[in-house]
Amino acid sequence: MSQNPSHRHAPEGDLVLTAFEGVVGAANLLATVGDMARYLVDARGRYRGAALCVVRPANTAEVAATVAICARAGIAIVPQGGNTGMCGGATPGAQGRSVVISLERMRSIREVDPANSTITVDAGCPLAAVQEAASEIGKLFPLSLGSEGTCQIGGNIATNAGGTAVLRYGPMRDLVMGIEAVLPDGRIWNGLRGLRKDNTGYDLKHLFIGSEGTLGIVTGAVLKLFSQPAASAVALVALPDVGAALALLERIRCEFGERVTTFEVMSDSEYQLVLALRTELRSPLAGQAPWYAFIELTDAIEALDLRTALAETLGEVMEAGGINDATLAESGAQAENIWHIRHSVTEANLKAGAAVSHDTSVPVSRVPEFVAGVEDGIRTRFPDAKSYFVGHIGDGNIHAIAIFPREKFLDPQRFSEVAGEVNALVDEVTVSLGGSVSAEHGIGRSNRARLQRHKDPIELEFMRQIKRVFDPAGLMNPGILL
Ligand code: FAD
Ligand code: 2HG
Ligand code: ZN
Repeated sequence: MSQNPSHRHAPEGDLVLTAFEGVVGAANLLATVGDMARYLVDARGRYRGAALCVVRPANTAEVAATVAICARAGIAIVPQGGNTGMCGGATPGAQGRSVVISLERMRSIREVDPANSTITVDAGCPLAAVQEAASEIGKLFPLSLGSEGTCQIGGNIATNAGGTAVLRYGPMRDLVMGIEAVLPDGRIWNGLRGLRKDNTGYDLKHLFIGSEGTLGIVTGAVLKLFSQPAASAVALVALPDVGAALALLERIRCEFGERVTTFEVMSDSEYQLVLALRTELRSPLAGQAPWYAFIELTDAIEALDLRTALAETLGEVMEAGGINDATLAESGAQAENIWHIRHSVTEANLKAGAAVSHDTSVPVSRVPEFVAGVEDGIRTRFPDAKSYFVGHIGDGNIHAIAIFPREKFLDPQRFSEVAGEVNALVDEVTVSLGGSVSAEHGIGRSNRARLQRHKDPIELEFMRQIKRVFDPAGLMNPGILL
């Protein structure tokens, strides 16, 4: 067992480490500062924590044995997937008394059932591996995020992840049919049912979806598969304003119905930031515009030439003055370039300065008011910052990002105070439009105070009661969500 050189554990701590080693073996028990480092900081480097150790179980039985040791010793547990979360939910607190349980070794595809259109996987499977396994049998697992190479199915379930295909297929909640989870006392709940109909009372899996590691550890899942599209069309559209995106969405929906898989928007500020920071990407449009829409239509059969039909519609809208310009991808490589631009925002924002990001949803029809309210507020109340917007307008989910020059906030305490003030401004606009302060990223560590402020007190009371039912000792991911 490797010991932390800068920190001697109490004798009872040593006993616990020995017990973990007995479950996962010395190679999968990490206890030195160096070995643990990458598990103790979040994807954007905003949260740093400490832990007694990191345990890397290989299967559900090892997760259960590890959790049972924690339960007996009263040690807190932080479940960790791909560690790409946006809210610090997979980073332990600073006290160093918890154990991080990483699912990264649990990557098996357990079963593919083409006739049932389901796939059963370990929770540590990266999302991209599940997409690939589905595609190998001619099916589609539609969840799609910029982090899909790294994030895991367990993390997608725990955060109820969204992404770019929610418009057509829904968020993770709509894609999960069954769950296996290790409960905080070490018991294994086997809810791996691949049933489209199961009307036998409360549906526990829905409590685990979006629970952010606070009720137990998801170790396996049965996921829904769909038909692979046989035809698709990808377009990038230049727009005069964000309202034009809504009008275009409405028109395209009327004409293409269910085939509208993705409809995303980006402000020009964000678009230029991405192009400046990722110089290998090229804008496929001739000039600049205030806003852009990223559109994908797909169809399971090739009955309609989607590309030609979309080009015709965009041509008509352009003639009527509804859009400035548009380009359709003519090859897979061109489509990929368009999606690369869309998926590079997080990296670009991180490099651009001290960024305060938001994950707001409002009724789709009110997105323009949200953008105007936030833009105005940032301009007048935070003149040092510039505002950027990107998001899933088809779901009413817009990420508003205020970026300050990094040199203004060398002191992290000062940055967190100002970030709180920017959050308050964005929340004020959000609440006035009947929106939510977290659409798809979750609450984690960053948004707890905002949840307390904005969630209905009755819902909060029931959430606390549910937490106590599953986890009376409060050992699962303390300090997260509630
Ligand atoms: P982690 O970050 O490891 O954990 C997230 C939370 O889930 C933590 O609270 C953790 O304790 C809990 N958890 C993890 N695994 C388990 C488990 N097995 N059982 C119980 N609890 C668990 N999110 C979106 O919704 N839409 C996007 O479009 C999107 N784009 C992104 C783009 C980039 C470039 C990046 C870096 C992130 C993006 N995200 C997006 C955020 C993130 O990828 C998702 O929240 C993802 O679902 C997190 O999965 P993960 O495996 O990395 O979870
Ligand atoms: C996206 O939509 C992600 O690209 C991340 O949800 C947004 O980095 C962000 O603020
Ligand atoms: Zn998003």
